[in-house]
Formats: sequence, C-alpha cells, structure tokens
Amino acid sequence: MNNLTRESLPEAIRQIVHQQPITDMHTHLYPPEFGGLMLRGIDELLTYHYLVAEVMRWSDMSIEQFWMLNKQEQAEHIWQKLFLEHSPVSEACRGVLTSIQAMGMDMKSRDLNQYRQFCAALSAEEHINLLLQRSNVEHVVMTNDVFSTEERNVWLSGKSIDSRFHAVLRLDPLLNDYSRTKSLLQGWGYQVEEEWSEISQAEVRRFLLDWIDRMNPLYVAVSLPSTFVFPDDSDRSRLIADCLLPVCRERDLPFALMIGVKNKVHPALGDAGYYVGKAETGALEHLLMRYPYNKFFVTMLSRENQHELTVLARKFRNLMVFGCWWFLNNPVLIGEMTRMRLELLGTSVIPQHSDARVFDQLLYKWSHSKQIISDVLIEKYSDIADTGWQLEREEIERDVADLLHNNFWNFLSKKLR
Ligand code: RAT
Ligand code: ZN
Repeated sequence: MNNLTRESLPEAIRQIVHQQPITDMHTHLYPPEFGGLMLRGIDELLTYHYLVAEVMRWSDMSIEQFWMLNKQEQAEHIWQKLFLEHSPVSEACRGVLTSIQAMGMDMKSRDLNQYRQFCAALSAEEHINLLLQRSNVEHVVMTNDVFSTEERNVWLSGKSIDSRFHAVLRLDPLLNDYSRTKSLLQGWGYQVEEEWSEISQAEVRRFLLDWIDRMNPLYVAVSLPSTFVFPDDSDRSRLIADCLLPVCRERDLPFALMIGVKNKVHPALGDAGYYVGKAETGALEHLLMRYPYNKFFVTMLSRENQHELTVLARKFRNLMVFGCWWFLNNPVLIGEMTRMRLELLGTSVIPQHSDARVFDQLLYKWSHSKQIISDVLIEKYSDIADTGWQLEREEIERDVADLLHNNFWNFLSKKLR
C-alpha cells in the first residue's frame, strides 16, 4: 500500500483523475461509419447549439437570417460576436478555447482559417483517434435515434461499428409522440392498432426487441418533459408499463430517464430553443418502488430537482444517478452537484457524462469536469484524513475508477435478484 500524506494529496488526486480512462455514458457522437452524423472540427464546434443560443443575444440578424447562412458563415458570425466583439467567458465559449488549445493550435492567431486547415489535414479516423486519446475517453456511449431515417439506414445496412462506440436505443418519438409514431411503426410492418390492445402491446414489444437485437444497446433511453407523470392515463404510461419495462427486464437493460425538458419555448432557435422545468419526483418514486427488478439511470435537468434525486438514490439501489445535464453542465453547478452527491451517496454515482455532439468537445467537457471532480475529491479526502484515516493511493485509484468507469459497467451487469 502507498500511503499519501495530506501535502501530497492534491497532486496525487489530480494525477489519478487525469490518468483514469473514461467511459462517457451519454454522448451524441458517432463513428465515421455514420457518415454525415459524425461531427468534428472548428465550424461544428462554433455552431454548437449552446452557442447559437448565446449569439442571438448579441446578434443584429434574426434567427431566420442566421439559419440561412451556410455552416462556415454561421461559425464566423458566432466567432465575431462571441469571441472577438465580446470576451468568450461563458462555459460554452471557454470550451471552444480549451479544445483549440488542447489540439496544440496557436491561441494567439484567432484565425479561423488556420484552425480549419488543421482539422482538414486530418482524416476522420486520425482526428477521432487523436481526440479520444487526448481526452482519455476509452468508451463512447452514443444516442441512437432509430426514428431518424439517416441513422436507421446505417443500422439496417448492417455495417459493423468501431468497438469503442456503444449503442443506446433512444425512444423519444415513441414515448413522447406516440400518436404520430404509430403510423411509422405501421409503415415498418408492426401491426399496432388504433386502440391500445393486446396486439398493439405485442407489436411494440416486437419492435423494441427487433432493435435491441439489431443494435445491441447498453441501455434504453428517453428524454422527458418536466410535466412527466407515471402512471397516468396516457399513451406514454401504457407504453412504459406494458412494453418498455417488461422488455428492459427481460433483456436486463437499464432504462435511462432524462427528466425536466420544457419543449421548445422558442421553436425558431431549433435545438437551442428548449428550456428547463422543475419536475415532480413522484413518477420516479413510483417506478423505483413498483419495479424493483428494473434498473434506472436517471438525470434531471433542473437544479431544484438535484437534492430530491440524490436522496431518492439513498432509498433505491436500482437507481443510478448520472451526469450534470445540459444547462447544469457549468462549473458552478457541477461543483455543487458533485459535492452534494458525494456527501449523500459516497462514490456510488456517475458524476458526469459529456453530452458531446462534436468530437473536439470531448477535450473541454472532460478536462473542465475533471478539474472540478478533482477539487471536490481533494476536499473530501482531506476531510477524512483530518480524522486520522490513512489515505492509500490504491484506494483512491479504485474510487476514481468507480466514478469515471466502473460504476457504469457494474450497474449494467448488476443482478437485482
Ligand atoms: O445537451 C444537449 O445537447 C441537448 O440538446 C440534448 O441533446 C440532451 O442532451 C438530450 O440528450 O436530449
Ligand atoms: Zn444528450
């Protein structure tokens, strides 16, 4: 055993966190096999929807005019407004700078064309390999929307997929818009009826099982509005109770619930137009209590829900809390949430996921979060060292591996009975 002194602790923790390979359990990244769905490079970084929302606060053009620009022009507009005319202090802006810096580009030049040339000189495979290696991300968990024609066609083509990438069956259109999705299912040969009948149930289950067999997902996921209730007299509740939960249990797949979105309060902004709402945790309590043999990954979007969610995880071992999602992925909130989770749950959480959409974002999303996770760990280990508890390097390495890697994989294989 390798004892750590109070003095050597900060440096040792930073090193351990830095060296720990990551399983990124929720991203929107795709390997090159998915063609145009794979995003990389400076123009994609700058047109990230988090920055589209920010640029409209300064922009003198309307959002409609902005969407008429091509990608490079949009990127230039964002660079001009958010980086040159104002200092890029927001988290999403800072992220672009961290990513540029981490790729070894010249920070002084502020020249987009130079950054473009750097990316263009790399093949997609070279670029991805470099980014995965520099961010120390070992496993990338995707978000796979089988209701998108582009994505569905890749799966139907039967292409084999880079083994560092793992599928997730994402079901928002099924659970949030069943009246429209029904006709898609019918068109694909599933005999769902207008009524919620035994036949409809069996056919939705058949659809789910077919896609599980095809994609081999690590879990099934949905993003839910802040108004989510369960059970109730809705298509969504019927689908969850009669199809999702039985299928997940049969295949031993966790069901990931991402709760708290307010649908497009400003639709013209596209992906940037969503908002956040505080949810009731009653639905979750019911699911955890009533379905003890199903496993649930849960993240919530509202800061106000974080305490309830963390306390709930103290009651149910079939709940794994994960990530600081979307509007919570800011240093001040990551720090607060990570500290609270460690204080209430010890290391039995998954503190972060990247939600990256553009490969280069892995560099900043993880380096920024690792810095905060390290700070919180230094504080927590120092507190226990103050009691006289001996800190062993190997034990801290074990804990950090749990947080950034093993808790995810162990939860997948966890047997609940
Ligand atoms: O954070 C985001 O990129 C959001 O737009 C959403 O994609 C969210 O993460 C989700 O998975 O629904
Ligand atoms: Zn996401």
